[in-house]
Amino acid sequence: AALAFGLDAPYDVEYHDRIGSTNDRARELAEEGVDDVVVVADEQTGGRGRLDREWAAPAGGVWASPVLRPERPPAEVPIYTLAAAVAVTRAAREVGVEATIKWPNDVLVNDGDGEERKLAGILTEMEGEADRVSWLVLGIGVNANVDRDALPPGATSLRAAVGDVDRRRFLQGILEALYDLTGADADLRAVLDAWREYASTLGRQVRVETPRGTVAGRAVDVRFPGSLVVGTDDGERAVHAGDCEHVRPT
Ligand code: BT5
Repeated sequence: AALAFGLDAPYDVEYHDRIGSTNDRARELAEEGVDDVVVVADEQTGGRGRLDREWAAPAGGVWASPVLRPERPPAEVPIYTLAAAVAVTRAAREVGVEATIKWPNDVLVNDGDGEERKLAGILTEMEGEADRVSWLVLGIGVNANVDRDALPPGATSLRAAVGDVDRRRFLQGILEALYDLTGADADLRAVLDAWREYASTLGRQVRVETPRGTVAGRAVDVRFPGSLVVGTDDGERAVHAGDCEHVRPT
């Protein structure tokens, strides 16, 4: 399968023309103890977003789920999600798409009409003990060679922005960047610098829906392992998880 996909990357490739969800398959492989593998599909029939949301994954996208086994505590997993968003953004910029990151991990593109649309998302899943991750799956979904009509409102694609890309090269760029950022020799804190460089959230007014309520204010920074620091009327708050909305000045 790796040969069929022709990808020269720091992972073995298991390629599917069509699959339910690459994350489900990657989790299966992870449970079986398979290492250094990335599950890739042309099309997903049951793509998943966060919090049981649906992810549209028509043929022509880059739907990929690498399995990682970082020797790190589960508490640091958010930094891997940020790294995946950085890797996608870097690959997008290499093909001329000025993508930015909305905290924590939405990759957005300003389509030229002032609207920020979603180009890619990351779904991170893991299993681990208190002090050590046993496996980590970084589900990466990029709307690559896909018509915008095949996507939900608010989404865009590389095709819409710059035309079709070589998906193998694009995915290879993502995987290499991911490996640079998170491989055994990497300094995970450096991910934050790269993330800050690409972020569109910092300096903006945001509303973050967290499991413990809404936090509104100005996003001032991102902090290891991935929390967003928001300046609110009651002082700075570090938000660990949630859905972030960029609020337009009124
Ligand atoms: C995400 O969720 O952004 C994570 C998406 C991860 C997809 C990859 S593809 C490979 C791997 N296998 C999987 O099954 N999943 C991963 P979230 O932040 O919850 O955003 C989901 C929301 O984005 C949906 O509720 C829609 O509003 C919107 N959406 C759905 N499909 C989209 C698409 N293709 N492009 C942009 N937005 C989309």
